[in-house]
Amino acid sequence: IQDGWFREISSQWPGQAMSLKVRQILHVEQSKYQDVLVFDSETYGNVLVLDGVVQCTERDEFSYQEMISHLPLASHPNPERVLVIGGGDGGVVREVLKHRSVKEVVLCDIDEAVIRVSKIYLPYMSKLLEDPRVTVHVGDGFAFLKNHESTYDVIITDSSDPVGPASVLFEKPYFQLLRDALREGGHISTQAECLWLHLPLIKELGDMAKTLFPVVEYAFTTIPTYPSGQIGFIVCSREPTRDLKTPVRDLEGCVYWNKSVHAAAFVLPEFGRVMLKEGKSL
Ligand code: AAT
Repeated sequence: IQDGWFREISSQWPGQAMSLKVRQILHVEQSKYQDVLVFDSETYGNVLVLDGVVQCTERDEFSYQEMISHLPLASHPNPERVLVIGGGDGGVVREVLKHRSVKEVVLCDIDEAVIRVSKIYLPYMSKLLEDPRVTVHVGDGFAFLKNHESTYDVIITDSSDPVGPASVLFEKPYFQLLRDALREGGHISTQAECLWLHLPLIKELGDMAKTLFPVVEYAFTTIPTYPSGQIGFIVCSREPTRDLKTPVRDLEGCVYWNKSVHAAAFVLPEFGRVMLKEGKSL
C-alpha cells in the first residue's frame, strides 16, 4: 500500500497491477502460511488479500463464488455431499447451500486465519459457516483427500494461485486424489486462472485432467478485481456421458449465474479455444 492505494504486484502477471483505493486498513497478520491483509476500499467494500494477491472483495465476489460452485452443481443430477477445498471466506459454501439436494458440506482450508478474519470482516460470505449442514476442517486439502475415498458428489477447489501453499493443488497427484474422492458420477471444479495471462498453464492443466477424467471443460467468468478481469475453472465429470454445459435445474437467489450464463461460460474466444483444443497459439 502506497499513497492510499493497494497495488497487486506479482510476477504471476508481470507488467500490470490492479489498484484499489484504500479507505481504512482493518487487519494485518502474518499467519502460519501467508500474509493476511483486510482493508476497506473506496468502491469495492472490504477486500481480503493473501500474500499480496486479492482473494475477494465484497462487491464482485458473487461472480467467482457463484460460477465455481454452480457450474459443477447445477449440471449434477443430485448433489448431496459436497467438499470445498480452500474457500475459507465461506462464499462458496454459501453458494453450495442454495442447492436443496445438498445434505452436507465440508470446508477444508489450510489457514484458520482466513476463516477467522472472514467471520469478522466478510460477514455476507461467511454467514453460513455455522449452518448445521456445514463442517469446517482446518488443514491441507491434499492431506484431507487422502482419507476420503468415494465420498463426495462434488468437490470444489477454491484455491489461491499456484505460488505458495496452493501449488500442490495444481498438480496431477492432487487431481488423482480428487477423482478418487468422488462418488460415482461425481463432478469437480477448480480455480484455473486467466485466459489472458496463463494460457499455457491452463492447457497443461486441461491435458493433465484429461488423463484422469472422461469429461473435462474450461469455463470462465468476468470479475473486475482478479488479474485481467477474468478467471476460469476446470470442470470435470467422472461420468462419460455427462453434459457439464447444460444445467439440469434452475436456482434462486443468484446475481451472476443463470442458465444461459452457465452455457455461455464454456464458449471461449478463438485464441483460447484453439490453444486448449490444438495446443496452437494464434
Ligand atoms: N473465495 C476466495 C478465493 C480464493 S481463497 C483461496 C484459499 O485457499 C485461501 O483461503 C487459502 O488459505 C486456501 N489454501 C491455499 N492452499 C491450500 C491448501 N493446500 N489446502 C487448503 N486450502 C488452501 C482464491 C482466490 C484466487 C485468486 C486469483 N488471483
